[in-house]
Amino acid sequence: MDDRRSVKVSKYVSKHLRHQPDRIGLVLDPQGWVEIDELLDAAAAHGFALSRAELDHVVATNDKQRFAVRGTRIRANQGHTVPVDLELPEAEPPAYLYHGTVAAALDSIRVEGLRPMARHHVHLSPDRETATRVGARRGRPIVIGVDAGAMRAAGHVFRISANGVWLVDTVPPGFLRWP
Ligand code: HQG
Repeated sequence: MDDRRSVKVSKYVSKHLRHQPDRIGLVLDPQGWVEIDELLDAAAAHGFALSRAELDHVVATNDKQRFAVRGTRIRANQGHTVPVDLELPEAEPPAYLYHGTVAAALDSIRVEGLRPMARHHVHLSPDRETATRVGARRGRPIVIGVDAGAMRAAGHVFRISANGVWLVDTVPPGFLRWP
């Protein structure tokens, strides 16, 4: 399976496990899981034939480990816009986390802090390199530090997804550390 096909499958599966399951007639359970056979059948019925072997390959080799398989079911590890409760446990974050964004968002972020926008949580990265890659999806990346230790001391709840993304409801502006 070549890289282009892997990326295509990953994007297709992400889209339907995170954002638009109903577009292909899928119903996620409350924790975001769906039967793998149902996903493959729904994809095929909507013009995107993909084999179980291809799906397994993408789950195993995906650069960001975007998907989890448990038994006969699959879900996205994070990034949903449809309502799901991933039931992630609270976790103790490192002292500092990082958020990658672009210049156009900065004025608003200075005033409002970080907001989840369309997703369920603000996504934070454990290191600058990862945050740089996240920001670079939208343009020239700018990395903002987040004083996670101070936030936790102030009672903010942190969770970590199965693929190492830190999730928090909001980051008020006072906890941002500007470059
Ligand atoms: C910005 C990808 C204005 C925020 C990545 C970002 C990540 C604000 C955008 C994951 C704002 C939201 C998430 C405010 C935040 N005013 N703009 N107050 N607060 N923003 O895509 O963090 O490939 O929802 O800076 O790698 O970019 O999909 O969040 O630019 O892990 O697996 O609003 O998505 O992973 O964008 O990315 P997103 P994100 P996947």
